[in-house]
Amino acid sequence: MPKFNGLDYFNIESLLSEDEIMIRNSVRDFVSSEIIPIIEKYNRENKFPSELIRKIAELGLFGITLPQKYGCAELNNVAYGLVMQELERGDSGIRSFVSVQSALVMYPIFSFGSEEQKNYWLPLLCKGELIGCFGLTEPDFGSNPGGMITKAEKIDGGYILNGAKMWITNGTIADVAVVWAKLEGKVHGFLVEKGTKGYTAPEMKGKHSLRASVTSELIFEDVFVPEKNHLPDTSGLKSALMCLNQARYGIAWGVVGAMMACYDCALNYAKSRVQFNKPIAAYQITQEKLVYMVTEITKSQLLNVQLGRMKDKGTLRHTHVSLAKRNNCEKALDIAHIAREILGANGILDEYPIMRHSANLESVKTYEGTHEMHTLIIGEDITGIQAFF
Ligand code: TGC
Ligand code: FAD
Repeated sequence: MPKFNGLDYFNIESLLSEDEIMIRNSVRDFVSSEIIPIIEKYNRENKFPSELIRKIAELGLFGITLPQKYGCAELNNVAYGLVMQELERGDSGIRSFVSVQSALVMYPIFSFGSEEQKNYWLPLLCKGELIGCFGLTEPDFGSNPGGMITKAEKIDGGYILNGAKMWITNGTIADVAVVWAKLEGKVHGFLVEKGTKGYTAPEMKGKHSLRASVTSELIFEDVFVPEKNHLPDTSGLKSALMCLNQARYGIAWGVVGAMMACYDCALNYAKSRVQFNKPIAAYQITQEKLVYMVTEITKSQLLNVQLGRMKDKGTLRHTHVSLAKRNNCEKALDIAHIAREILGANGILDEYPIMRHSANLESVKTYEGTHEMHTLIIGEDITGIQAFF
C-alpha cells in the first residue's frame, strides 16, 4: 500500500503542534496497514472487524482526551479530531465505533458519573476490554429525542426500565449501554449491562450504509438497573445533548478523512484514465471537479482546526459544532458523488473506496442530527427564533 500523504493545500500542518502531527501520522499509517486492506471484505459481508478493537486500544485512541488517571491519553481536542479524520479515511464505521466509545460512552460516564463509576468503567473502556453504546433515538423519536417514551421507575435499590431504542451503533456487541430514559418526566442517564434480565439488543439488518458497523435495537422489558448504575449528575435532556456535541465534533473532523480518500482516488484515476487520446484530468470539466474537491476539503480543514482550538480554549458553543457538522457532511457527500462521476463505471466497483464512502456518508449526514436539524439549530442562534415546531 503506497504511503498516504493527505491533502494539505494551505499548509494546515503549520497550524499543528509536533505532537498533533505525530498522532495523526501514526493513525494514518495504522489505517493504511490495518484498515484499508480488510475493510471492503467486512463491508461486503456486513460485519464489524472486531480484531481492530485491541489494536485501536493499544494505540490509545479510546477516550483520548480524558484524564490519564483513568488510563486515557489526555490529549487535546485537535489531536482527537485528527484521529477521527484519519480513521474515517479508512471507513466511517470504524470512526463511528471509536467515536461512540469515546464521545457517547466514556464522556457521559466521565461527565455525569460518580467517582466510583469513573474508576470502574473508564479504564476498562479505554483498554477496549469493554465496549459501550449510546441509546437515545427511539422508533418514534429521532430528531426530537425530548419526546422519548422509554421510562424509568424508582423502586427499592434501583430502577425499572421499559421501552425501546433504535439505530444504536455497537448495540449488539456492547457490554454496557448508556441509556436515556424519563424518570418522573425528566430525562436521566443509566448504565445497562449486557446480560441483564429483560434487556436484549438485536442487530438491525438490511443496511446499504455503514455495513462494517453494528447497528441495533435496544429493548427493555422490566429491566432492573441498580442504583449504582444511575448516572447521578445527569440533568435532563441537556446532558444527552452535551454528549452529542462531542460526537458531532468528531464527525466534523471525520468526514474530512472520507473526502480525502475520495479525492485521492479520483485524482489518481483522472491522471491515468485516457479517453480521446488524453488523460481525463486534461479536460477542463474534470479539473473543475477536482478543484471543487480541493477547495471544499481545505475549507473544512480550516474550519476544523479553529473549531478544535476553540474547544480547547473553552470558547466553543454547540451551535459552532452544528455548523461544522452540517457543512462538512454535506460537502463530503458532494465530493463522494463527484468522485464517483470521475471514475465512470469503475466508480461503482468495490475495488475503489468511493461507493462505500458515499453510502456511509448518507448515514453520517443523518445521524447526530440531520442536516435540517442543524440548519434549525443555527437558524435559531442567529435569528433568536425557534423554528422546530
Ligand atoms: P431544547 O429545549 O432546545 O434544549 C434543552 C436544553 O439543552 C440545551 N441544548 C444543548 N446543550 C448542549 N449541547 C447541545 N447541543 C444543546 N442543544 C440544546 C438548550 O439550551 C436547553 O438548555 P436549558 O438550559 O435552556 O434547559 O431541546 P429540544 O427538545 O427542543 O431539542 C433541541 C434539538 C432539536 C436541537 C435536539 O433535540 C437535537 O439536537 N435533535 C437531534 C437529535 C440527534 O442529534 N440525535 C442524535 C442521536 S445519537 C447518534 O446519532 C449517534 S450516531 C453514532 C455514531 O457515530 O455511530
Ligand atoms: P426523523 O427525525 O424521522 O426525520 C426524518 C426527516 O424529517 C429528516 O430529513 C429530518 O431532517 C426531517 N425533520 C424532522 N423534524 C423536522 C423539523 N422540525 N423541521 C424540518 N425537518 C424535520 N441514535 C442513537 O441514539 N445512538 C446511536 O448510536 C445511533 N447510531 C446510528 C447509526 C446509524 C447508521 C443511523 C442511520 C442512525 C443512528 N442513530 C443513533 C439515530 C440517528 O441519530 C437518527 O436517525 C437521527 O437523529 C434522525 O432521526 P430519524 O432517523 O428518526 O429521522
